[in-house]
Amino acid sequence: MSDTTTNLDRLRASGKKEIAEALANLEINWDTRRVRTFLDDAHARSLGRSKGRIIGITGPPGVGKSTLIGTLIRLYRQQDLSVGVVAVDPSSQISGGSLLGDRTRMNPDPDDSRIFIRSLAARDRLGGLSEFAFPTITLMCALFDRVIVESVGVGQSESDVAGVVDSLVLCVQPGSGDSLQFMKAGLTEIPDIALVTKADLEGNAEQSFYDLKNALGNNAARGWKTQIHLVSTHSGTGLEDLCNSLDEHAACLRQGGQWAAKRQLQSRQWLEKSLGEQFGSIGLNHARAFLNAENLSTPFTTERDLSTRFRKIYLNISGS
Ligand SMILES: Nc1nc2c(ncn2[C@@H]2O[C@H](COP(=O)(O)OP(=O)(O)OP(=O)(O)O)[C@@H](O)[C@H]2O)c(=O)[nH]1
Ligand SMILES: [Mg+2]
Repeated sequence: MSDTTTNLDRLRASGKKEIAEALANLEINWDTRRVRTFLDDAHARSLGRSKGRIIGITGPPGVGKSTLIGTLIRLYRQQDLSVGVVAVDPSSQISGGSLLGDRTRMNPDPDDSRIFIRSLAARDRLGGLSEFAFPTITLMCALFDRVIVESVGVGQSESDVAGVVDSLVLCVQPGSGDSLQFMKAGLTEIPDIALVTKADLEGNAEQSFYDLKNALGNNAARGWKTQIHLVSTHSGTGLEDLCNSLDEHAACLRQGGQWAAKRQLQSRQWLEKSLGEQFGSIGLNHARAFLNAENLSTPFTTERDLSTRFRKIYLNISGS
């Protein structure tokens, strides 16, 4: 067993302070071989854990994402599953973050050591994911049974979030025209589950439900038809349906062997994005020639090795 695997076991058994430090360390010492090897072990560990699942909850500001996550946390804790949350915060670069608001809405039990909430700055004001989203979520998936990612946006950041989760849940507000905007953005294939939130409110929840039904494609190619539910965290409507759909989607991914393929594709996408941003299309094409099943199983050291090599070739900079 490698040192880092032992460290992972230790971290899993440790407290919130140690986990927060490990996640901060990942960013501070990002370019070191030690951190990359540690993350590759976390990646292997997360693939080997049949319990570990990553769920994305996305939708416009105020639609009820954090409140819903709070409810999911309590439901999962009742099943004795540990829960890590990553809140992607587009305002954090400007205002220092709204995690306080999210945390209040999630209302986690402060004494429960098996709930952990981490805020992550977004790449931009549209809620796109930063380079640290994939490594942060990978590490958390090695530590927690459920990792839930909250991200804001309709039409901009969904595809980013889809690239780091197993199941993506889109939330729309009743009577808001969110589904229309979503359709216009051409993202109807992306969510695995779609919810009309706040179904307890008088008004247009049913209409929004039918709008969504019309908007969403049948993802038959993936062997999964997007499930749509009306939910309310206040009255409890639809929560059981949501949990059932999440379980069914996870089972569907595992049965078809799609789950490992999806995680491998996510590694590839993250690597290509990172190398493409650093070295442009020439670097990206060069990288594509190298990537194979073996080095995609260690995405974090592969990214470091390739960027060191490309820096020497393209930028004439020698690295360690
Ligand atoms: N009536 C009703 N209100 C709800 C429900 N769920 C959430 N809300 C309210 O909606 C408001 C926003 O909820 P949040 O959970 O903070 O929404 P959010 O999508 O996380 O918001 P941002 O993080 O700012 O994007 C709060 O005032 C909640 O109390 C619901 O099921 N019914
Ligand atoms: Mg929120």
